[in-house]
Amino acid sequence: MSRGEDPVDDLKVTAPKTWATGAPAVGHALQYSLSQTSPRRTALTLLNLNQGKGIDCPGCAWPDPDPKHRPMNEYCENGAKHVNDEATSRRVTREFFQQHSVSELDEKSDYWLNQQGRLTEPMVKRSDSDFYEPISWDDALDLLAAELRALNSPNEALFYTSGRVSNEAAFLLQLFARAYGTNNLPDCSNMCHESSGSAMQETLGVGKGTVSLDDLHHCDLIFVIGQNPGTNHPRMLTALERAKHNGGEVVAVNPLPEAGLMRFKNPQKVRGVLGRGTAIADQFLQIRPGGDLALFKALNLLLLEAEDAAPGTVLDHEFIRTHTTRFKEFARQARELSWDEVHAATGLTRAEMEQVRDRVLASNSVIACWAMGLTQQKHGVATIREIVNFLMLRGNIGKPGAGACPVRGHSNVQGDRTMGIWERVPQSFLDSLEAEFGFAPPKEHGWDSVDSIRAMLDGRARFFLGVAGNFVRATPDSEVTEKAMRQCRLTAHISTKLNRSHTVCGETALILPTLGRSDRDVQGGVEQFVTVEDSMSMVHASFGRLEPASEALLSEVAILSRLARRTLGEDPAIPWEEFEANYDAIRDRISRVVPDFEDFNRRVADPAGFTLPNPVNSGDFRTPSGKAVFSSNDFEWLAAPDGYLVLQSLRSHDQWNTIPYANDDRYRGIHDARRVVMVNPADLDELGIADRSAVDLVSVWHDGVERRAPNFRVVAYPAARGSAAAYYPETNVLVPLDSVADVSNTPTSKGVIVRLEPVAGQD
Ligand SMILES: Nc1nc2c(c(=O)[nH]1)N[C@H]1C(S)=C(S)[C@@H](COP(=O)(O)OP(=O)(O)OC[C@H]3O[C@@H](n4cnc5c(=O)[nH]c(N)nc54)[C@H](O)[C@@H]3O)O[C@H]1N2
Ligand SMILES: Nc1nc2c(c(=O)[nH]1)N[C@H]1C(S)=C(S)[C@@H](COP(=O)(O)OP(=O)(O)OC[C@H]3O[C@@H](n4cnc5c(=O)[nH]c(N)nc54)[C@H](O)[C@@H]3O)O[C@H]1N2
Ligand code: SF4
Ligand SMILES: [Mo]
Repeated sequence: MSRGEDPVDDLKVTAPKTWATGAPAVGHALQYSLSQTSPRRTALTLLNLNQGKGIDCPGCAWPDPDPKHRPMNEYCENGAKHVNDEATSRRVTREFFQQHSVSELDEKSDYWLNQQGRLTEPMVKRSDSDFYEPISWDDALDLLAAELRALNSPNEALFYTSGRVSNEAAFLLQLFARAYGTNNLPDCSNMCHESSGSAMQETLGVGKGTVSLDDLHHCDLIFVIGQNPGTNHPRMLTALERAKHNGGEVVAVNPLPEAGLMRFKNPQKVRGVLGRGTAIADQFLQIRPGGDLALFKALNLLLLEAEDAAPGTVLDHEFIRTHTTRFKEFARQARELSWDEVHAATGLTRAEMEQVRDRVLASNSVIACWAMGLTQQKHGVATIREIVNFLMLRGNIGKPGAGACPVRGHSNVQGDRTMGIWERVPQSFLDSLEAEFGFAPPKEHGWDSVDSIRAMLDGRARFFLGVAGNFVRATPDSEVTEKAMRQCRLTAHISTKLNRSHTVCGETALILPTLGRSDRDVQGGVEQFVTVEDSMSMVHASFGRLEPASEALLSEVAILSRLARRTLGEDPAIPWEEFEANYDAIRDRISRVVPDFEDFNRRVADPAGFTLPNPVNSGDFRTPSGKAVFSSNDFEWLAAPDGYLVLQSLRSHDQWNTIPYANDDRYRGIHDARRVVMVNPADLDELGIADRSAVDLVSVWHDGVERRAPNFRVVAYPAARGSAAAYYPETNVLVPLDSVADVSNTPTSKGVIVRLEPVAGQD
């Protein structure tokens, strides 16, 4: 499948950048913004981005500094692009859908679909038609409600959420799904940080990060593992720069020498713009994909051996004794390591690891930050557990300047979970819902994203409602997933912009256009705001500032409230109408259902918002034993057979998840093409494949099915030996649905075994 995608022949390659986020970045953001909308709207969005009473950046989940220390332009190039992609002046109208059939739209690229602009009115594709046509809100919601009421069981319905959805809308969605009778609440987390939640819940008793921005600023040694902050969390570089300024060090662990990890030019400082910037990584470990479990097992053994050599000086015995269990079992297994295997798995030398050990021994506080490079691997959960072991050995959990920092993706993905968007939400949450609203929520777990696809495939699920996101492009095994989606009786999406999930749809399909976070949201004459929770558990308000893209748009809250009333009937115990009229009423309920949200409305009135407590930081480990758990993880890594490479699918600098903003990846020096695969020149030599030649990427899997992503261009790139990197979502077709991380069920998007097959007749 390669729909209307970029011709690879346009590819231009320049040297990868060794620094990130300097002056040109600001220029690029403005260029994109002005290509989407007027200078006035651009100015309005940018002046309000991340300010008190302003728009929370719809980009990543990196926290804002305290408002007292926040400069006027506290946003990054990518944040500016994301908000102006939403603020665009382009519109998708009913005439547009008259001109383009669904089949024709399905031939267009993801880029093209997004560039058409904001959706403006509800549309329906009926089962006997190949066109979307206008439908009134009342009729659209009646149609949905009738379908829901006609299902044989509530579990035939799936309610997907993407992490841009506000706390208020997320709370209503899960309330509606559970009152209707199902826990089928798959979300983008299932493809994202699920492995982090699984590993941390089990070992620390909490699924969220344990550090604050202040901890980062004052940390002695920060690990940045499997993460590309220069592109995906640009303002994290400011925090790393500050930590370095305070004397901290950074170790980066990545198969690619990512620009932001190497050097950072802070656009908010004149010195940053003009000078050489700050070197970020003091040590760069160019690891093979999937080698991180081996690395941390090795580091843990080195620490145990250092303790043997100088007893009582290396480990934090007090912490281990008071707060943890299973240390002995862990230590016994840790000593069984084979250095040959470690070397094969990581591609790193023992000397490099000993150097890291010495840095650790010289540091009173250590933070480990990580993202998709770890979570999207088969043994991702075990890897993160091993990192928790690593932190606990020296008491780097729950003390200032130290801790575990899974760096979240979508701006409110963490908040959505807090609000109960989780197919396996704890029983205590369900009990609170029951106490507050007087209905008995279903107890059995629902389906996550991968299981939802399986359920659609075999007819157990027939109804799909997506609240934001782009399910068919975010999920693995594109051909299989598309088939699953097309088998549904009805698919509906509450969306701001057109995407593939509108063109790969069920028999009947609905597009329900909604306000974005930057749009002014007025209910009953009163301006409303919504709230979000960032990666460091800070909750704050976001105010829409722009004139909405069309008069016909409804807010997510309004759509969900109206749908619930139509589906479930009026019920005084769940006052949907009140919720729609005034979001304070939703927050009052959140205060009573969700732990730590007491007095929500009053507390969120503070422009700084408030921080949710992390029990770990007061020595409260909510595991069955009441203690943090040392885990024993079997040695595992990704070995590609001869002639094969381990492919990771990742983001370019110019995309937001499933949506490319341009065919470039500026920091990596790739221009005008996305169907490219980056491979180490020595591997290309061994494989007998020439730089810039045309290849198909073919993945192999136990099921014997050959999955193929045709027509890629090879780019010789300083990637770790034995690895390859290509962009998501073009490569999702290669990830088998059954290739998932143990425990978390997250697709292994960073660990796909592939071969490069030269395209006949081309070189
Ligand atoms: N501009 C922009 N910002 C974004 C997004 C976006 O699409 N565009 N998406 C947002 C979302 S939802 C998320 S989840 C985050 C994602 O943020 P990241 O996790 O930074 O995103 P990826 O591009 O998937 O990059 C993964 C990184 O892991 C490395 N890696 C791959 N395999 C391995 C491995 O086995 N071991 C190690 N140590 N490293 C490995 C890759 O080389 C790459 O640097 O970004 C968020 N921010
Ligand atoms: N191969 C591979 N696959 C991956 C990944 C990978 O690294 N490799 N990463 C995974 C990760 S980490 C994630 S998080 C998922 C992302 O998966 P999703 O969150 O499902 O995808 P997005 O591309 O963020 O969704 C974009 C769409 O959201 C809609 N939208 C944007 N803003 C709003 C809003 O305010 N309200 C509403 N209602 N709609 C809105 C727009 O219509 C837009 O087209 O993809 C996953 N898939
Ligand atoms: S770092 Fe993330 S949240 Fe901050 S401005 Fe950039 S994209 Fe937005
Ligand atoms: Mo994500």
